[in-house]
Amino acid sequence: MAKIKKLLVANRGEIALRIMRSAQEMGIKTVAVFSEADRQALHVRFADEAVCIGPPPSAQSYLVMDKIIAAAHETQVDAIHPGYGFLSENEDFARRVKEAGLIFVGPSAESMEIMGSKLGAKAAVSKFNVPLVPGTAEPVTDVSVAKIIAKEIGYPVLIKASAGGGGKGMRIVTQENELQEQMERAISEATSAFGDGSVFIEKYVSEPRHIEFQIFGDQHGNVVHLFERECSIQRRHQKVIEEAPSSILTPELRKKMGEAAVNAAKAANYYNAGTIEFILDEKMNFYFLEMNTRLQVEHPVTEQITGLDLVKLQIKIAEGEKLPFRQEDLKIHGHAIEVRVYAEDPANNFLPDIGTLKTYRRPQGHGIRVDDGFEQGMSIPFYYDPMIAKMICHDETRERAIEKTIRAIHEYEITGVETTLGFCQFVMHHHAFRSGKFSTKFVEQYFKPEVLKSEMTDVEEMIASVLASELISSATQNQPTDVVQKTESKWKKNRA
Ligand code: MV4
Repeated sequence: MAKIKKLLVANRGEIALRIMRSAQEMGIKTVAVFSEADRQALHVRFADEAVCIGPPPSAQSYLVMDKIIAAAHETQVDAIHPGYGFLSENEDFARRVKEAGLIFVGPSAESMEIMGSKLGAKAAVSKFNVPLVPGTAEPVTDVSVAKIIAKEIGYPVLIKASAGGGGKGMRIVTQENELQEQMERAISEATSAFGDGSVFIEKYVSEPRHIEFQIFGDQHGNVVHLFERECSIQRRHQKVIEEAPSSILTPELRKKMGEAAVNAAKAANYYNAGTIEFILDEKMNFYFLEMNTRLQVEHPVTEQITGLDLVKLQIKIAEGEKLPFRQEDLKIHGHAIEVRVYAEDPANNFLPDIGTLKTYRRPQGHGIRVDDGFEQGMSIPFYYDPMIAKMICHDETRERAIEKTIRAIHEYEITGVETTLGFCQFVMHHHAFRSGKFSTKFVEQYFKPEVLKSEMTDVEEMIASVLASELISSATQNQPTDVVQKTESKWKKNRA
């Protein structure tokens, strides 16, 4: 077993800090890398040592393997943690780290390669008893072949890029006469975005829930799951709110999906942290979509409900240790909700609104965790993801976690930039979210920017008025009338 004594974190922002904190607690020295835009950043100040790796654009700094590996040699670390984004899912990077004689805190390059292609992933897991969306197992290039397949599957179908991510190269086709045009578009989009034009066809699941399972494997063949995260509240493939556990899974379905997730990981001889993405249709059928071979942004909700530190676990696994627990030792404790605080304007199509954090005051109290990389007075650099913070609220039940989130958003003070906090408050008060009956279409179905743009000055007041009218109209059909009163009094309480 190779004990890690010094770790380089090939990332920036909140995740670099979060990783270094766990490393420090384990007695591991930390090395930060930073671009010229991040000289004053908190991850740089926190680290024991820091190396500048170039100009602000990530293509000239955080994405340059040579510079990161050179920094690792220069500071004589024995391991590199890639965080999320940047080089975290680049199998060449994992390979090069290993060839440089260093430990990559993550899965093997081989596992990353299998799961890096959606078709490769589907082929691998299909032999391991993991349900897949009906569709093709091979890339399709010929439109006439595609037409035969689509007819067999039944419309609507979805054309997907095998190399894709974030919904790029995805096209919904509702009838045969649209197939040719949409397929050509998907191929050209995939070719320009990924340099790989392979596309395949699946049955389109129209209003799915996005449920992902956290898995962990060691280098001795053991794999467990750490339950699921519900990530359906997203807009344009960007998650905004995540929670654990999902309010819709029964213990039986959780067990079945968890077993499928573990099998999917085993199909790629997977070790370290990974996430198995499923969609769930309205009949509660679940289907494997893809695997993310990294620690995810939303991992804290899993940490809150399991009591585990996933970064420490990643480091121990990378050192060669066995998983310190079996599946039957794991239990869900309460409920956790994460809201992502982006420097974006929800009233203006979520456009980035970078600038200086004139006021920045975090909420406090029992069960509240804020993972961020900023302090009051700092500017959000224009070069990177505009996420300011993740706020995670943990309590005994989902209802209490929602109430805590509402209170904490209310307490959060950010001025100088627009943020997604008001939008998250809207979601917390929305009856569809509160009842647990929502899908990936939530934002499209319920959120109108006008809600935040109106003449009223109090954001919560505006949302309340919209919600109240919605509730009144639905109350006549299926909502008990006291729901309206409860919601209204809650608004008053929050404004007090
Ligand atoms: C789907 C789907 C419906 N049917 N596949 C979006 C990005 C990529 N991870 C896969 N995605 C989807 N694949 C079939 N056959 C709907 C989505 C999808 C989605 C999935 C997860 C989370 C959010 C989403 C938002 C829109 C569409």
